[in-house]
Order: sequence, then C-alpha cells, then structure tokens
Amino acid sequence: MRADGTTAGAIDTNSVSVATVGNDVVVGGVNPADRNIIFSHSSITQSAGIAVLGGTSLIYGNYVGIAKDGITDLSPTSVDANGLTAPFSMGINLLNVSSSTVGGAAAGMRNLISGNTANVVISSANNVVQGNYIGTDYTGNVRHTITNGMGVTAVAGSNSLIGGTGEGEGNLIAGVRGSGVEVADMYIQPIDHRVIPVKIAILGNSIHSVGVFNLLGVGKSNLGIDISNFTDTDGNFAPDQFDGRGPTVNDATDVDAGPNGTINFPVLKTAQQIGNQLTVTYDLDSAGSPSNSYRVEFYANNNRTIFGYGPGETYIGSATVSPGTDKTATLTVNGNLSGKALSATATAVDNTTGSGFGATSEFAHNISIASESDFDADGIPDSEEDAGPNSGDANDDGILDRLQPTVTTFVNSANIYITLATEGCSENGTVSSIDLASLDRKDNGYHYPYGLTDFTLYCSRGDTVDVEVN
Ligand SMILES: [Ca+2]
Ligand SMILES: [Ca+2]
Ligand SMILES: [Ca+2]
Ligand SMILES: [Ca+2]
Repeated sequence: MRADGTTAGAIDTNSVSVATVGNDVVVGGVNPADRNIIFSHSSITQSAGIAVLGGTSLIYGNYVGIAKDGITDLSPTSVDANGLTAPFSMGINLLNVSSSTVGGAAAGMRNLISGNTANVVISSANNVVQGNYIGTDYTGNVRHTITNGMGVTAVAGSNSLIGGTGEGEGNLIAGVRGSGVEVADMYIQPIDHRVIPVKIAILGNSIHSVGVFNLLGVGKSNLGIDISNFTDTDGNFAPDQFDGRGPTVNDATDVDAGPNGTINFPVLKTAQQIGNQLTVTYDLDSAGSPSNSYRVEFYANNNRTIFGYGPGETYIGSATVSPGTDKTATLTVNGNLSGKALSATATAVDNTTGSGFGATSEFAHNISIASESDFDADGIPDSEEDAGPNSGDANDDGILDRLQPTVTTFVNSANIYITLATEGCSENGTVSSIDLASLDRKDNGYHYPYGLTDFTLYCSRGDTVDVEVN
C-alpha cells in the first residue's frame, strides 16, 4: 500500500500486510488518525490484509481492502472461472491459536472491510466480530464498483461471536457475491483431515444484498447465513470445491452434526401485525443447548433471497424459548411491516462460551407479515375473501380462502369474483385486477370477459408452480 492510502502497491502474491502474534496487539484505533488503510493480494488463505497468527489482537477503525475515500475498491477487477476475484484477496484472517476482537459497538471501533474475495475469515476460537461494515462503502451503501466474494466465513474453531445482542454490536454485511456469513467445514483431501467450526453465534446483524452479482461457485449460496462444506483438493488450505450451498433442510429432533451442529432453524407459520404488535407463531425443533434454551431472532426483509430464506435485513426482536410446536412470540415493532418477508434464526444459549451463546442456524423460510385486515397476506382483505363464492371457500377445499395464502379470492374490475389458486410456491403476493381501459396498448382482436389478473407469487429457485384461475 502506498502511503497516500489510495492505491495499491505492486501486487505481491502470498503477502500479509499486517501480521500480529502477541497479546493485546492493537491494529488501528478509535480515532480517524489511527486508521490504517490495509490491502493485500494473495493466492493462498494464510495471506491477508491483516493476519492474526496468534495471541489476541484488537482491530479497530481500519479500512481493509478499500481506499481512504471509503469508496474505491483496491482489489483487482477481474473475476476468475469460480467467480473469485483474481488474484485472491483476503481482508482479515484470524487463524492458529488466536482470539481477536474485530470492531465493536462504540463509536470509531467499526472497521470497513470491503472489496475482498473473502472479507473476514475465522479459523480460530473465541473471536468477536462486531459493529463492522462488511462489503459496503463507508456509509453502508452497496456499490457495484466494490467487488466482494464472501462476507464472514468461519471454517474452523469454536465459540466465536459475529454480531451480538447489544446496541451497535451487529455487523452490516451487504453487497457480497456469496453468503453473508458462511459456516463451513473444510475437508483437506490430501491429508484426509476435516476441520469443523462449531458454536459460531451469529446475532443481531443486518444482512442484505447477498448473491447480488451473478457468479458461478461462490454465488450459488445467496443466503444470509449458509451452513456448507468446503473441500481443499490440493492441500493448500484454500477451498476448491463448495458443497451444501443453499438452504440445508431441518432434520427431525436435530440429531445431525456438522458445521454449527447443522442446528435446525425455526419454522415460521403465521405473522400478523396489529398496531405496533407483531404476533408470530412458529415451531422450533433445535438441539445443542446445554440448558435446552434458544434465542430465536426475528428479521424483516424488503427483498427475499432466491431460495426464499432471509437474508436477514432488519432485526426486529427475539424470544428465548425451549423447543416445541405452535410457539407464539409477541414483538413490539416500529412502523408498518405488513407485506415484508419475515425470517428468523435459532441460536443455542450456551453458558460454556464467552458470549453465552453457541451455534446459530441458517435463516428460516420466509413468510409474509400480514396486516390486521388481511390475515393471509395475499393482498386481499379478509372481508372480500369471506364474501366470495361458496361462503368464502371459493375453491371448495374446506378451508376459508382468507386463511390460505395460496388461494386468493377477489372482485375484479368487471365486478366478477375471481379465484387464483396456486400450488408450488409458498405464497401469493399481490393479486389485483387490471382495468382494460388503463392499458395504453390493447389487442382489439380479443375479448376479456373475466378481465385481466395481475399477480405476484413468492417462489424459490427450482420451484414449479401450477396456477388455476376460476
Ligand atoms: Ca439439523
Ligand atoms: Ca387475504
Ligand atoms: Ca379454500
Ligand atoms: Ca387467501
């Protein structure tokens, strides 16, 4: 890095710009004058802008991978066949026997870690990553000119905390090609050895705009939190194969093992906001807490991932519960959340760790937040669905249409009741009638005795949907 903090020096492979090994080593500081602009190109995973090789480091207030303007990406712009920036650039690597703190809740502690193939990599125990901006510019905005691979990746070690439950402790992770946070084991094929990260707590972060750029290997994740499996086929400790990307299904009673114990996520059933109260019903079938207690965090999302899970944009509240079915959480929320996608995570309460928390799950499958007048959040008020044919069960399946997010009964512009029933996607979104008179281009050769219906469905990648209109 040149002293002016704006341009990278000559590209040096396998470089470490700052390496720390002692205890209580401070990199940066809370005053802007203490800020370091740090950048590295490397070809193997031991190299990084900041590599903590041992001991305890406190990493505050730095720009890692971004120039001093807080906007300009210092990484190479070319992308290789796996969608990784070439050459590989790593922001902060916490490895060996070390425990470090990256960022914090207090003013000035935030690091901006952005523009790297892997922004933060955790392969040691007892690290804390809090209050940082990861993948964005210095204002927290996503820019297409900043090329990010993954947000935070935990590949080994236990008891680390990403975010937290206190004010300002959550990280903002956005604008990344892969997942926001990846918890992946790594199988090192040449020596037949597997390292597995466990008890990685991921709490209170804002994760959005993930998988935003179309890419191959890394971008297949597109989740806020992804539990997956890496393989290093050539023994250089860099992953060459990415498996288990995308949602990992829950198993009954959560007996499975793996990264973060592959802890089950909550299954959301209903969510309705009345006034400033959001009432959520859900099932929880998670394991791994010594006290059989779990913190369930709820998040509202403006945009859904392509799989329909998360990403986890805005934290809105939590409940600490034991597993069970038909649990109810009542949260006091700000503003009108109806129509937004609700997701949730489960985190094991675990007093054996420094943070008091153990493993966190992937995000739950989203459901739409309903309003007081539209219980199933399909865009049509209860009163209108109830007044439909067959006493409000227009598709005659024995269930009132107002309770069915995939059956929507409404009066169209020709004053006729129409029922749109879908099968294969989780919910109907908005459903409405198009007024023919409002179209600027008309096909006069056709008649539309039932009008035209405009609709949005919430589907996930790979879904097949049947749509029936009556
Ligand atoms: Ca599981
Ligand atoms: Ca409805
Ligand atoms: Ca029905
Ligand atoms: Ca309905």
